[in-house]
Amino acid sequence: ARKKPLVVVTRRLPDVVETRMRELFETRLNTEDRPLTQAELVEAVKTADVLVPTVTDRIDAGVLSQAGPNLRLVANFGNGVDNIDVDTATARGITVTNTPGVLTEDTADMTMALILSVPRRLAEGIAVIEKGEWHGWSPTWMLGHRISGKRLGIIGMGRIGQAVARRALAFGMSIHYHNRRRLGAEVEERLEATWWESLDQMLARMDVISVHCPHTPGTYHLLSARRLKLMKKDAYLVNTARGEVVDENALARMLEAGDLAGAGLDVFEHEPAVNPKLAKAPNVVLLPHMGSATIEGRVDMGEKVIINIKTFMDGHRPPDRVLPSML
Ligand code: 8YV
Repeated sequence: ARKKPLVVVTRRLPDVVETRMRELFETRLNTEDRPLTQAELVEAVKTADVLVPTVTDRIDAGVLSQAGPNLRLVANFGNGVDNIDVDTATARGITVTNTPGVLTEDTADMTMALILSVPRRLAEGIAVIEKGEWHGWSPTWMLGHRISGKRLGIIGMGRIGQAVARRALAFGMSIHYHNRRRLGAEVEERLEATWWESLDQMLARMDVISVHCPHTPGTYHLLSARRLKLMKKDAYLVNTARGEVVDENALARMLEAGDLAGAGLDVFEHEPAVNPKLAKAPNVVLLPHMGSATIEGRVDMGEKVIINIKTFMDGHRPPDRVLPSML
């Protein structure tokens, strides 16, 4: 029989996933739930046939330059591949895969939760109860803003963006989107979605903006100070994609100054650090990167990783290969 590939996994994964990996591959699993140190990561790429990193591992050109001759596949446990230098990996003949599709619905659910929570002041309401500060109902107290009838502008209309559109449509919002490529007429019709070629123009007209594009060199600070200022003063920003897409300092300043109504953020520029100015800003709901955090989703992600590794090792093109041209 052919020698099993050595698969190095950087983080603890659900038990069922680790068990299946042990059956199929020679594995080196992390026994502690912490990211590998830089030295451990370098050691991993030196020895492994396959590396399974997560969002908390930076597989940059420096790390890849230390890769041993056996390393042929980086099978990311995650959808976003901004933690991996895909150009350098590809140039070195290392295949990169991700786990698209299986976290679409969970991430869209969390996005919808934020779209509802911020305008309806959920966090403030919870805090009132927790602090024992509820002194009785009042017709004018804790008033938020209505979601139905409002305009949702989606930046990045891929799988997750479209899943958010479906939900928001059911909540009575009108759907608008900005994307590099316009969707087909059939999809636009089904989602009742209006395409905006100009991001600037869309920003100026929306009640809620939700970010669903990947973080690439081209989308870094896509929502810059200038663009954030185009948004209406009574608009909300939601980000469950990547923190780097938004200029966090500019956002914090605007929230502080009341130039934006509120923000719901699941991702940050320097995770796990949360910009203290954001943490102090009024009308924010901040979550610690929980968008895809369901047991079912993590197991599905693990299965995707396994299928990608198996297919690759069988000499075929893995289903979720990421090419530089896709980014
Ligand atoms: C995960 C994510 O937390 O897949 C992504 O892009 O942001 C999340 O689902 C993470 O990527 C796991 O590596």
